[in-house]
Amino acid sequence: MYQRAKRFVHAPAALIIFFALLIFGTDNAFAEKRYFEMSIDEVTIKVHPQLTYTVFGFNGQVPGPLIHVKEGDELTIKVTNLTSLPHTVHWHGIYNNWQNDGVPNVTQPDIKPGDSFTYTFIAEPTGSLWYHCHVNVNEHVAYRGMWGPLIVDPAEPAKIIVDKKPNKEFIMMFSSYASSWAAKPGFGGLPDDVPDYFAMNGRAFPNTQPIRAEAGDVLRLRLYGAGGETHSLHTHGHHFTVTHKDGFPLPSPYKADTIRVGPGERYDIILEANNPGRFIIHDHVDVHVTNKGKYPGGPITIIEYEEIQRDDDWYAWKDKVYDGNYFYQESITKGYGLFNHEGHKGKPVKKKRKKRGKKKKGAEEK
Ligand SMILES: [Cu+2]
Repeated sequence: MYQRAKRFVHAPAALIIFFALLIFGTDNAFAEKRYFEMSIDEVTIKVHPQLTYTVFGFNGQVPGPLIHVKEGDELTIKVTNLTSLPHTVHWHGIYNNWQNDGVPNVTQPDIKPGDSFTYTFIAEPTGSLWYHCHVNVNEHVAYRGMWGPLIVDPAEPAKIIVDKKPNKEFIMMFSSYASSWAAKPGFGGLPDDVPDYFAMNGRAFPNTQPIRAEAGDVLRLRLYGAGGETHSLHTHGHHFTVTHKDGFPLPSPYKADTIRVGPGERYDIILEANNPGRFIIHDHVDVHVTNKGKYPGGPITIIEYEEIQRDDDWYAWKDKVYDGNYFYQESITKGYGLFNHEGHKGKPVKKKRKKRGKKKKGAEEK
């Protein structure tokens, strides 16, 4: 009797849960399927007025496009190699199955020139993840700009984010260049190299860009050690709160004014814009704020408060042509998807091979 009564009570309860799930959904209702395509292109970028560098850019740019998705999204990403050397893509931080992990001769053959490879994976865990090539990383990742940000938004933001309510986000990826290898793709990344240009989103000061803010803004900066060197970011006039490491929310966020970002690492920091003025943010590894030995250079930006004029004739950036998406701060507000940025694009490299191709084509036509 008792058993039967229990079953009688449970059946409607199960029905209620079933319909509640249908109406309100589960965590999976947050997720979507997304398909993206990326090419890898051989281009030159202007790192600095005196340094043009040949890179293998995802969609022809450094950093590669911003991929912004939601926790649990099912991603399919087709990558086509239009360069003259092999590559792969590793999705750094993703809980991937091994066949999509992008390591040549371990999880797949490398993607040969002209070939494509399609990666499929679920976007988890959340946070500031990234993607990069895994072939000859000492050259392709260190110098040739083969990386980009992959931001996975959590279904439920961390408490510190809910509390601080950042209203502007900036992505900063650090790397360096050895100018001796600038025009020699396929070479470089050796122990005795001398990196002599240091960069934030692929460019060295003065080719970097300011962060424009207003008093009262709460800025979230996502810092990436994209290249082979350790950088030590220091903010003048402001401290910040370190909220995440490698995408994971810290159990105890902490305050600092300098943070060391090693190769592969990511830190999210929140900075409250409460001191109107012009304040430099720079790499505190002193040699990094030079370009070929000349100060100032490297990973330098300036917080320019909108309230403060920028026309002092001695101001280094008084005539700066402003790019308001240099840190993907516009793209990140545009919802989910893959976002290219014109300002990060390089110039296609003209290959001598093409001439041969033309001759051949002409010969066939005859
Ligand atoms: Cu590569």
